[in-house]
Amino acid sequence: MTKDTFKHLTTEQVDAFWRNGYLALENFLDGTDITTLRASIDVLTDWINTTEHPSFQVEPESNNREKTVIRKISNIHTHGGAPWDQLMRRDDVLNVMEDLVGLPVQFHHSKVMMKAPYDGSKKEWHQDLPQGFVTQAEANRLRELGSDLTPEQVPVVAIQYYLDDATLENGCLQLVPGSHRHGLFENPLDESLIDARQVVPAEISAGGALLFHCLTWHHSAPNTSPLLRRGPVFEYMAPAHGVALTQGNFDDEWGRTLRNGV
Ligand SMILES: O=C(O)CCC(=O)C(=O)O
Repeated sequence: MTKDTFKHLTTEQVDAFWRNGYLALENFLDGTDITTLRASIDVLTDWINTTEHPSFQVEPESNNREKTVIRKISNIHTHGGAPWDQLMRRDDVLNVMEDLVGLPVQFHHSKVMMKAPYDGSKKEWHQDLPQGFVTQAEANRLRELGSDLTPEQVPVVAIQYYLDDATLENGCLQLVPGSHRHGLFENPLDESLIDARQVVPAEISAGGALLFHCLTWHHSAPNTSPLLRRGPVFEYMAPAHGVALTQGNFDDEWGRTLRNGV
């Protein structure tokens, strides 16, 4: 499916997303998108080498003595300018989100997760919801609900785009199918919860995308390869049911309606 032909998810894809808590889409971005977004990240990383900003996170244990190695750029929709603003609002992206969360589709936040060759560090097993999506008090209340907290109550969905082939070696995302139906846990997740036999690596070629729910258990391993892995993430939401989502530290685009119900 290319940008031109991609319209909406099929019923089977929507069902698979709600059953597994994630869904891979091959060929979501085309070659021009990839080139444009990569070039924008190159400009930003050059700039970040000479700038300190709370949105830029460096690799804590980098072996590189020549330049700053970037791990994460928060709020790429703001720092990256036009190509990222356009990506945030693209019709095919909003179609997918409408298919999954319904209307109105609202913006949640964005970032780029980078895994530098040999340097990119792991991301612990976690769920996105406790990462400032709700207050601590609300998280405590939701944890008490156990698996009575259903994913449908919190329609917050991430889409991670792959600007490079994502493989086990360069630290692709790994997920546990169905884990979004177990309720809310403390981050990082206790590794004893993870049954290695159930873990699915999302090895996705450049141009593909991965959709995942904010309760789905996921992590990524260190990059042990010579190949860079750039994975911008945009999250979207629709109004939650019985769960109080909060803006917290997210910027002013949080909650902006990008597609309305009428
Ligand atoms: O890209 C990665 O390595 C981790 C991304 C992630 O875990 C997230 O966006 O929640």
